[in-house]
Amino acid sequence: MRPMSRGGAAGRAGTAGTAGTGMLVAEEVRDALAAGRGVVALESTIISHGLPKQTSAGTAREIEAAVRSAGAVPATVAVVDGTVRVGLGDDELVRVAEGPHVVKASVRDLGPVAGRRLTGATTVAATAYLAGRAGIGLFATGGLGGVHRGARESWDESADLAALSSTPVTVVCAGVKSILDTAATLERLETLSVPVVGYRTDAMPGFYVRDSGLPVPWRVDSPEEAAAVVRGRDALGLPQALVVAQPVDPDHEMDPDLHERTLVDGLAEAARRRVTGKDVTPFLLGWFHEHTGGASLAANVALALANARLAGLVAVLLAAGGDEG
Ligand code: PSU
Ligand code: MN
Repeated sequence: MRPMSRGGAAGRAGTAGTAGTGMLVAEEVRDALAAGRGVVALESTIISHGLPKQTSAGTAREIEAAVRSAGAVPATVAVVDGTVRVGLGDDELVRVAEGPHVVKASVRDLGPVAGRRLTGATTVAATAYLAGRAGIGLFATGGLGGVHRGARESWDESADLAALSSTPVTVVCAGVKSILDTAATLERLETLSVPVVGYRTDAMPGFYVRDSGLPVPWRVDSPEEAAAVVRGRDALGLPQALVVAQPVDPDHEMDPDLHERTLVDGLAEAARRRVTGKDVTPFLLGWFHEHTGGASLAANVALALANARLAGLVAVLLAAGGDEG
């Protein structure tokens, strides 16, 4: 259904060749795609910049294991020494998670990071783009970027939105990060014709919290229903991404009052320190991890694992339906 080229077929020894696509697809991923098995792409900024370094490599492995537990093959996306990688070996996973010079790479950064042979972790935007290019239709993440609070003054809107408007992948997430202006983000997604489907909910999930207080336009209640929506979208050749928003499970949700207090303080501190541009999101996520006694971290890890598993289940269904590729 997708017009994108596969990752290429040259080379062996654990990784497939770049074959003019500018990227190296891990052999396991390439074989799974060729065999029509379910594959789930995973973003890497969540592990390099969204989680504390001490635990992020372990969490990255757990996220991959969650995809496998659903019967699909994980493909963590990153740039290693200038080469885009779709599917990482364990030492690369550790480097991207814990390494000292890992650039947060959105779409605009891919050229410079590749050209200068740097190592970068890909955002939702960059992962969506690269997954699509590799022929992977599904990807899992924590929370989407979006319109920041105060965007009226700062013009800070994540490049994730632009990428989602032009990349036909399905993104399983826990909504947009609650540090953002969720209402404005939903309006922008509507304008950009990006469908948002609540997974077993009518409320837009708020990342650390289950309910952002805003409705989602559509709802599905099973992986099968989600797969049917993906097929419906694909059959029409729609160029936009599909967002499946699954709320964090109730046991790991942050207390909404603690969440609100932490957010108000974090935003004030970000303004005081004049944090801008691509540093805003990592700063606020780090602030939460430092000031909530582990509650935000527990929520973040739980929702990332749940999203990886759900994406895996949907990927397997789509592969079985023979309507992929
Ligand atoms: N979700 C998380 N942790 C993160 C991010 C998302 O749970 O660190 C990252 C994603 O990579 C997302 C990026 O694409 O933050 C958005 O950054 P910005 O607002 O600068 O576009
Ligand atoms: Mn921004």
